[in-house]
Amino acid sequence: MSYQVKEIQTKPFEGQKPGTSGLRKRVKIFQQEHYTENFVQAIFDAVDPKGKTLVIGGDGRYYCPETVQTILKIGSANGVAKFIIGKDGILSTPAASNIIRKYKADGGILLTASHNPGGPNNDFGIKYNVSNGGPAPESVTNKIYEKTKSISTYKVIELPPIDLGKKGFSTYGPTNVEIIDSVSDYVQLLEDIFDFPLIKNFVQSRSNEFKVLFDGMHGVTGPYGHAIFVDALGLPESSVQNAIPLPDFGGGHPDPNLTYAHELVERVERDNIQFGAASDGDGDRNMIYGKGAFVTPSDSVAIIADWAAEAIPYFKKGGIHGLARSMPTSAQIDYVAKKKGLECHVVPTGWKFFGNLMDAGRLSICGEESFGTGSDHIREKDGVWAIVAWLNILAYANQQSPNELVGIKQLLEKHYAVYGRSFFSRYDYEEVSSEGAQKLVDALNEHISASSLAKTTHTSKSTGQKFTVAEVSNFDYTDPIDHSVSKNQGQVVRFDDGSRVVFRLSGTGSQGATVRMYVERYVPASAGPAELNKDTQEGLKGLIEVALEISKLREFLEREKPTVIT
Ligand code: VG1
Ligand code: CO
Repeated sequence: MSYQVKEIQTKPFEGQKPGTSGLRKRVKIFQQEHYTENFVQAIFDAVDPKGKTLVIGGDGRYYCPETVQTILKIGSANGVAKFIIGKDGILSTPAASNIIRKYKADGGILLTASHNPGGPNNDFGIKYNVSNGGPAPESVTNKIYEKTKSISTYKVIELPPIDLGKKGFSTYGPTNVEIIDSVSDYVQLLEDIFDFPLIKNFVQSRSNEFKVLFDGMHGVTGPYGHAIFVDALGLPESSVQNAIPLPDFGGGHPDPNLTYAHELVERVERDNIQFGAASDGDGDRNMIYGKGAFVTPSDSVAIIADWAAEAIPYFKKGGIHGLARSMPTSAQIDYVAKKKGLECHVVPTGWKFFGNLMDAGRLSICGEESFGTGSDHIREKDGVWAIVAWLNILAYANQQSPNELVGIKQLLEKHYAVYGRSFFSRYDYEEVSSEGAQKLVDALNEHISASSLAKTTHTSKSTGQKFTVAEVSNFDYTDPIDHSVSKNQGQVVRFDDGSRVVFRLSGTGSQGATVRMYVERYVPASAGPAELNKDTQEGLKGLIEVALEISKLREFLEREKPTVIT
């Protein structure tokens, strides 16, 4: 078919700066004339796509199909050699990372706003990933942002849209197009990593006492979950719920935490389910929740790191080369690293900061407190991977102790008895005024420069606990591999007893400002089970009171209570 490259005149839009994980805005903003086109052209202006192979995949949310066609038009006009696209434009974020690596593509464009709600009145997002399969580093996202500020034209080739529902090869103008199955490569990947026969044997032989429930939250992972839990592990259909992806996620908030995944939590409790798990809109987050036992993400990554070399074939074979966490994540994994003599890196928030360490062979397993867990099998966090990792570990632990049922609760208690426990919780204040958030940040910065909080002691009114501030600081990070520096990644108040409170502004919201407060208190193993196995909010009560008081957060944000507690 003949084709013609057209140049369309445009003007820059303000605010096309990628945040923690891509550009996220309301759908209505992306739908403005030239808005999406500008950002896509800016990507191609920043990373020359001539002769390159790029992957396209989205989480199926509203506006994904249209945007795939936009990328085809602009990408072909900019000289992309080949696009590999998930069927119907769908790939979970971890599946897209895998496809980029497996098919040796030069990068990819992911269409997702992750756990943010979808639909015509909610959020959409575009994220660029590089050839290692991971999110573009700040050097690239800054370049894209610079291009959005000076853009004056974009190029298109106008041809009839490609049928995204038909697998196989075709062309769009000068560009080759391959539409692939969205699920099969990913299932293959997990089967190569985990001990599927062991898991299958365990879940089937103990099916009366160990029920499994996976909740796709109407996000992208439904078909992946079905293929793994029902088809590969032979669990009943009733062990997956909300497994049909919907463009508006059924009107819900596809974020797997105790607030938004309440449907899972309720069914787990009602039906006596030993193992429940959920994943977010684009499939990179996970929550592990069994009857009466919630696993904080900080504990989850520590426990996976603790058992992996013994229980999971991928690590048994390849070994573990270092661990890592994002700065606000609790130090639970540090204790595991210390005992095992492994490096443990602390990076800023956002998965992009793990990539260099993985590529350098210095990082195998890592996590973020925000329900993100993963490993160097790909370069994104991976919700279904984490869920199957837990099943693999439980199957192995039960093989070791055949006379008792080792469930999530038992595994947690065993872990705390060895390592002690870092109680951890995050308070989110969503869509507060930007001025209030700035005042909070400014006040903390003043404390940092004047050292005015150091050595002051604060008493909790309800528990009587005393906390003395050791230091207040800003977290800056220098990447150990490429030495790039990222400044102001959160303000940290450290106390004498090792407790800590972190304040950070979210970089993924699409409206106003979101303030996150992260609270952590360590209790050593010697404290005994009564202290170690307390409820999280109970264990942190005094510290939270003190944190709110010294930061004056409630006054600055004019909010009595957080929007979400995790
Ligand atoms: C949040 C989380 C962060 C995570 C990011 C993307 O960022 O805190 O840990 O990497 O979301 O997750 P922020 O800047 O809002 O705190 V996902 O599942 O939205 O790609
Ligand atoms: Co996500």
